[in-house]
Formats: sequence, structure tokens, C-alpha cells
Amino acid sequence: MKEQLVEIKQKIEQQINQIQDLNDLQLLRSSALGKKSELQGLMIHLKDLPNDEKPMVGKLINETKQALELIFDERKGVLEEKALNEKLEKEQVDVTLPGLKLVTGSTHLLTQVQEDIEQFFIGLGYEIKDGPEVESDHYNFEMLNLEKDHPARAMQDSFYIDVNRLLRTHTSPVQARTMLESEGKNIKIICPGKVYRRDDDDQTHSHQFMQIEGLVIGESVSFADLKGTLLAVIRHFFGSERTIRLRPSYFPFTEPSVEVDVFSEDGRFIEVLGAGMVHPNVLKMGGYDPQKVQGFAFGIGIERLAILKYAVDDIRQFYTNDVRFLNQFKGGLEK
Ligand code: 2NL
Repeated sequence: MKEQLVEIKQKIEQQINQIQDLNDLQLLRSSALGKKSELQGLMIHLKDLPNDEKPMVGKLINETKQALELIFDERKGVLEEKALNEKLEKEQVDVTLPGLKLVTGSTHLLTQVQEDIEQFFIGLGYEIKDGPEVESDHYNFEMLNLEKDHPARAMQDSFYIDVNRLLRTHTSPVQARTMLESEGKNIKIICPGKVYRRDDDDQTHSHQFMQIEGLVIGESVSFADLKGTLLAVIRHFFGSERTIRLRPSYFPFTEPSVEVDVFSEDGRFIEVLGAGMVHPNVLKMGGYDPQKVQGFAFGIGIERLAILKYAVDDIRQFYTNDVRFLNQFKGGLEK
């Protein structure tokens, strides 16, 4: 019996040492020590032994079992450590490797300039208005005192969709619509947006560009108010020391009309926008009595502002989406 136990123990020990996998070890443990095992079989046969041998043999079987339990536990410990080491090896992370760069987008320079100017005028109590980019001849030209035979209305200068409709050539139609909606009440608005002219694109021309127009109407709106407003927006955008110069000009929708130059650092005057007092005909068509109210209006080219402030050498840079250009303005407008 004793030899039999030693033999069983050796056999199982050998099997344990060959096992490489924790699951297999658990299976072997059940078959070697469980209810249907050889050892358990010997336990059952105890009852057939003479009484004086029973305690000794029983003790021997139990000792063998305990010894094997220990060997199983030891092997389990070894295999668990091996599994952990393999897992650590496989999931190794080199924290010194460079990370993946997160590519983020940013606001387009033209949008930054637009929002900057918008915020300035919001601070002065203006409302922001927008309207359709496909306009009727009526709102785009007629309401702005451009007669039927005015050269600006020529087919070759605008994108016509049919005889009556075209892509707006300025944001003025938004202002004309606002005048009609306002039914004679005071107005203080700016209208930013895309506008279209039939031009061949080159360094300084784009068939699509952006404008911000402004319109103020009220009983005591004067040319001095216009001048003060323009000086304030120029100083906001180009710096508080800037001076401006107003030159007489002509627009069909304003009288008198001016062109505004900003004094540049190298002593030259650079044209930045057009403006004037709203023409009596435009007031009348918009439902206002020119004997009772006055208005001023201005039109600013957004590209022009950005080109002057950031020395952009080609207007097409705004529309060709070269990220090397766009990324230069990722940080927002510097003040
Ligand atoms: C320019 C000149 C200007 C206006 C736009 C305007 C609008 C209404 C009535 C009167 Cl509804 N005027 N707009 C006035 C003067 C000049 O734009 O050179 N823009 C880039």
C-alpha cells in the first residue's frame, strides 16, 4: 500500500510538472484528488482492511493528498507568475515614444475679422442682420438708387440666375429690406456676408468676397456721427493711434459720399472703405421722409482689412485653403 501511494504520488507529480497552462492544472487537480480519483478509490477500500491497519493507512493516504495539494499550489504559483510576466511583456508601453499629434481646426481669418468687427459694433448697440445671397434686381439695385441703365447693372458685371435674379453684389439689399421692415423706425445695423461680382480672379480680385455694411437712420444722425464711428472702428482694428482721412467720392446710394484712407506706418494713406450720408431717394424708397430723418451708411471689405493688417499678398489665399496659410492665424487675432 505504501509503495502504491508513493507510485501514485510520483506519477501525479510528474504530470503536474509537465503542465504549462493554469486551466489544464485545474483539470488535473480534479482528476487526481477529486471524488473519482485513484486516491479517493483507496480511501473507499480502507473499510476492507483489518481494523488495526486502518488508522495508519488512512493517515498515509491523507498525507499523500496533502503533499500533492502543496505541489499543485506551488505549480499554480509558478504558472500564474509566468502568465503575468507574459501579459506584462505583451502589453508593454513605451512611455517615452512621441505621442500622436492631435490635429485641430480653427476659425478662418476672414471669420475672425468679421467677428471682431461684429463685436465692436455690438458694443455700440448695433444689431447684426443677414439676408439672402440670391437677390432680386429690385433689392440689389433699384432700392439703392441704381437706375435701370446704370453700368453696374450690366449683365457682364454680375452673376445673373435669370432676368430678375442675381447673386447679390453687396450686402446693401439686406439693409434695404430692413428699412422696409422697420416702417419708419430708427435703424442701427450691420450686415456682414458674402457678395459676388463677375471678375476674373487674380492677386487683388475675387469673384466672391466678404463685406460688412452698416446703416444708421434717425432724426439727428449727422455726418459727424459717421466720421466718429469710422474713426472708432479703424482705431479698434488697426490700433488706437491711427488717424484717417476722408476723401470726397461718389456712390449712387449716398450723398455726400466719401472714401476713407487709413494713415499707414510708412506715412502713406491707404484706402479701406467707402461711406456716406444715405441718399434721399434711398430713404424715400425705404419708407423714410428725408425731410425728417437722416442716415449714414458704410461698406467695408473684410478681405481688404485682413490683407492690410496681416500683409497678405494674394486675395486668393483666403479661398484656396492652403493650411500653411490658414495655420498662421490659428491663435486668433492679436491685439
Ligand atoms: C465700398 C462702399 C458703401 C454703402 C456702401 C449703403 C447701403 C444703403 C444705403 C446707403 Cl441701404 N448706402 N451702403 C454706402 C456707402 C459705401 O460701400 O466701397 N464698399 C467696399
